[in-house]
Amino acid sequence: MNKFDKYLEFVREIKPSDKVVLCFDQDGDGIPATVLMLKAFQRLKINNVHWVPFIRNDRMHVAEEILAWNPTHVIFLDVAAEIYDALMGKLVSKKVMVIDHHETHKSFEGVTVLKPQNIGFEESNQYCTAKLVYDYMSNLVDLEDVSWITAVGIISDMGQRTWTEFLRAVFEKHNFDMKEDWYETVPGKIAQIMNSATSVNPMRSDEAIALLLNSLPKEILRSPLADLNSDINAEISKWMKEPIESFHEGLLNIQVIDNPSYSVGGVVSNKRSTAEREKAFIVITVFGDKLKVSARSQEFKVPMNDLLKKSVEEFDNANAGGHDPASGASLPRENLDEFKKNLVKFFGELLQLNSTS
Ligand SMILES: [Mn+2]
Repeated sequence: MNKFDKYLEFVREIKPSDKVVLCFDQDGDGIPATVLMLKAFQRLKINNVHWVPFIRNDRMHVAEEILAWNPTHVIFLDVAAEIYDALMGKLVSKKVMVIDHHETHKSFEGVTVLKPQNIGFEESNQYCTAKLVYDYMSNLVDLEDVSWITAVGIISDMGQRTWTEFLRAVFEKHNFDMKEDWYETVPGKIAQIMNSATSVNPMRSDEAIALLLNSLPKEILRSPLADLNSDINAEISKWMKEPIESFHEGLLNIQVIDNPSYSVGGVVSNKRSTAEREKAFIVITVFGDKLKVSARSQEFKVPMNDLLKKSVEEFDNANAGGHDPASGASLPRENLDEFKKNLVKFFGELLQLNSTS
């Protein structure tokens, strides 16, 4: 008996004549999870397997793409699909499984849900989907020779702390050098490449999957996607060196990025805010006639979602949402100056509110 026993039936029942669709989250964990699943199915001689990228804000389109394959089985990877009733409702005639590590408290009739929380693992965010797929499918087929793909998912989802021993074994097996910075190791660099492929518009997820499926690690490091990654990194360092405007004794910082070659505002605000955790960083990216805003504050004295919501309220065709430490907004370019004034004003109000309450 092991913790995966009651989930093995789902895959064991799939026959070579069946058709499987994998629907995956397009990021550095979802892509390795998908490739591990594809490898496992190849080895199980189940060859009619297709993949469809998940798009959060266009779920009905995703349902159509899945159904267009006329599958018998659908497996969601790194997507909490069980929470989307309309999407699940479209798939009731299919056998559906969700393999994912986003903690939810919902189920959907007839859907098999494999989550860390269901197999007695508390810290869900640490048990990335790539590792979950690897551990699960290793009950059915040997995946040790491709364990490095699992390491890519772990590093991308920042699970190093929990899986240090596993990573050590993977590095030894595949002759990768250990480095102090995991992102500088071979799987860490591949994780960066996967994340670059999925951060551009249009996303290059298909290319990322094909690359991970068919190439050796050293080939991936010399691929066109690796070039894309270095271009993006160059763009990030360029904007990291640009000056920023500071307000409220340096607690509020605003940077405008004017028509960058790649959408790097989110990464820039992340990097700045992890370096100076007590400050807030608002990066406003100009894309033609639109503005895209990334707001970050690690130790949020001022909740970023409240700040952005208040600051865009008066504008047409504007919206804002997210969480206290990380939030986003979009609005028309013509509102840039007013928006910046609002940020300064409402930051002051919220700061005062939170220091007196
Ligand atoms: Mn994940």
